[in-house]
Amino acid sequence: MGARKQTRPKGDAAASELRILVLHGPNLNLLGTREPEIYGHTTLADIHLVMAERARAAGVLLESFQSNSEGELINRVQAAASEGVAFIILNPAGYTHTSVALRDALAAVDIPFVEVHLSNVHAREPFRRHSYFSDIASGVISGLGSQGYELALEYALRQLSLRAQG
Ligand code: CA2
Repeated sequence: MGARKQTRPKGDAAASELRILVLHGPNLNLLGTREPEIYGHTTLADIHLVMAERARAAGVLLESFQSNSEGELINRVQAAASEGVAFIILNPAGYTHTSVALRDALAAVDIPFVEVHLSNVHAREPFRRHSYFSDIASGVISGLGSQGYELALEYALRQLSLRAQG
């Protein structure tokens, strides 16, 4: 996804505009091109388009970012805090099962997030059952393919509108 994709709602983005960040971890740039029996045929660009359109309709700015580097993902999470990102949708991919450092970044910024996995991690190898993120996530969606991202976005939009209503 050329690392970063941003889709603005129609018209100029106000400084106070609500922002949602979608973060994809390592190897997810291969989505739709390899192992379709596990991860499906949908590409990351397809997922971004559907989500961006839904967010735009709700008047929310949605950015997607993919990296194969742990440090870049951590830097993106830290930047999200200074940019006022209101919600994160995160598929940490392989870092789900290994990265204390990315977990620490999410805990530090205190931005609510939903953890998403395309595959059902509980129906695969035992090492995939442990996540460094699930206990600090608002919720976890696993095994629903690319639809999991859309459902996470619906949840985020509902939470943000509830918050806006006070
Ligand atoms: O199911 C998921 O979304 C995962 O986060 C995907 C990770 C895996 O390590 C997690 O246990 C579960 C792997 C991402 C690799 O993505 C690929 C996509 C297409 C082809 C090859 C790898």
